[in-house]
Amino acid sequence: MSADADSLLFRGRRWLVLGVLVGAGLLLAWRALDLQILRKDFLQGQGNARYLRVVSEPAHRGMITDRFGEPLAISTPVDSVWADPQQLIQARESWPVLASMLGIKRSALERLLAAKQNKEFVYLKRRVPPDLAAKVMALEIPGVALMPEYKRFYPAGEVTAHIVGFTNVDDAGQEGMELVFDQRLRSTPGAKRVIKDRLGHVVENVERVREPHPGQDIALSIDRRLQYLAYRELKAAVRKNRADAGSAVILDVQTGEVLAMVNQPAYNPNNRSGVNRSHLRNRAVTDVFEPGSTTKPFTVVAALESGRFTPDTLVDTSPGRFRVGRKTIHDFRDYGLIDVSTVIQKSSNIGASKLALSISPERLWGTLAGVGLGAGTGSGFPGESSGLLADFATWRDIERATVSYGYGLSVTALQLARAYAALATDGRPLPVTFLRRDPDELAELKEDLAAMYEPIAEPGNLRRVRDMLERVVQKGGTGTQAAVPGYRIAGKTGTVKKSGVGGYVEDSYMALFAGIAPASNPRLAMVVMVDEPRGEKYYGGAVAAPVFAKVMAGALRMLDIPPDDLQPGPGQRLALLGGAQ
Ligand code: 59J
Repeated sequence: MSADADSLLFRGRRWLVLGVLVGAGLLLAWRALDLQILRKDFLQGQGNARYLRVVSEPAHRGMITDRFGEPLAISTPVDSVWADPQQLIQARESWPVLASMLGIKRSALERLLAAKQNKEFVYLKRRVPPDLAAKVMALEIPGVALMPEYKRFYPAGEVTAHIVGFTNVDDAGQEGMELVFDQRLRSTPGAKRVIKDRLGHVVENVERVREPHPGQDIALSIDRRLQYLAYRELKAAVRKNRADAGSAVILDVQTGEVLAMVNQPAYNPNNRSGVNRSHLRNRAVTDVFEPGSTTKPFTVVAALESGRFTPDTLVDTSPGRFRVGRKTIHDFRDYGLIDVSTVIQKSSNIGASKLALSISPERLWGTLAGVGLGAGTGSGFPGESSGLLADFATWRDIERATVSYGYGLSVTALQLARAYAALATDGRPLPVTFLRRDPDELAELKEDLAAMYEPIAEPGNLRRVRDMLERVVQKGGTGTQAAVPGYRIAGKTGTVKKSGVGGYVEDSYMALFAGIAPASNPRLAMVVMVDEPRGEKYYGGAVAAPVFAKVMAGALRMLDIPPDDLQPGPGQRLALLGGAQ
């Protein structure tokens, strides 16, 4: 190639490069003009319309169920309406319709926005129904958006309210099991990066920053069927007897599980507005009362264990009055010379006192404390009372006597049920639980207890006292209305004068019934307490015993517990012997 041709080619390429460069420069200038000036508004709008945000991703709180997995507390997804105040403040024209749709006052909305004008988030209305949420979003008001949340719903309502409890608006447990197991039930929200549009709506999920973790479910020991039944019957009895309040507890005597626990008055946990605080109380664990005559079986256990009494030992209760120091103890009637069984069957205060005064105070105290009176039940329920059982060292004769028939000590309904469960089994009270108990854990627990505690009595004496308690429900006893056809029932009535300031109040009573079924092979213990019945009838045998009978009859049937009335009981045993001769 010649030098000329070479330079010609070189010059041509220079023009070409120059041309390309100039062209590119012009193109850039045009593009700049286009972006910066000609299409500025459109593009700026687009840029503002989409932005990247990290938002929280809620997870649901664990479910609370009954022992069969039936839901008692459940979290359902709902939406809360919130706003970015800085945007909503600009859209003043949409305030009236927004306020009216959400059911808030226009002035309240204005005040809210004014107060939060420098913030980027404010709740307008939490947990709205889905159709309302959709209507609000259809308004397309700038800065107004939805946030997914969960609302707690209690399917059994007031029937399980006192046990389950409730959460506050931030999903934190406030009462009952919701409070006790808050840590387990609680969820941990996740977080995700999203793209939102100008209205604050998520238009694209970009990535998950943190996994959401739902709370754990919890299965209670409660049997929803028994709970409903107990609730219905207690409520009816409190109303019928024009009483102030009431409680009922059913325990599985073999496991210590609470199968049912109900109180009156109750409340609806799904709508707590305007509820009287006193209705929130789970009285069966928080309130104490003097157990009166329902204590007598334990006095008799102590008496039999002393070796100085048998069920047939005679006790003189005449003339129906008995002086101890400067006080006089009364019976309902003069029962005369009666055996120990009849002390229970007729509920003689004098009989119980005489038994107590002939055994050591330490033995009586040991038996009462031994079945768990004066101590917590181990239920872990918030605000549980441990009752009161004074040390026997402080007892004078009058206290030894009154404690023997249930005055001068105080118990909760749950404690009393647990004591009867101990009487129904091996004389060693199990810790009570509101959770479904695992059989292996139960076996281990029983082993530990057997290693730690002596039973309060030998099995024979426990059976003898249960036999006496069967007579309470039979003809001639104070608790005939507690009878359940087909089953042998062991139980005790109590009619307790309530103590006020300065002593026991006339015409102010508590009606009690505590019992065990089936007596031949006990499975359930139940306590019914009706506080201040104001009707014609106020005796435990007339007010509490019928509730026991109705609920126990249903419970035994629902649990498929076979009838045992064909097994010879204490009433029939003599008759059978007589028939054979
Ligand atoms: C009673 C008491 C009060 C406290 C007495 C009930 C005493 C007592 C001082 C009179 C009603 C009444 C420490 S009675 O539960 O004996 O269940 O069906 O409140 O005795 O000394 O107008 N129960 N009840 N006593 N106090 N102090 C009987 C008995 C009981 C029955 C009926 C009638 C009392 C058979 C109770 C029942 O077993």
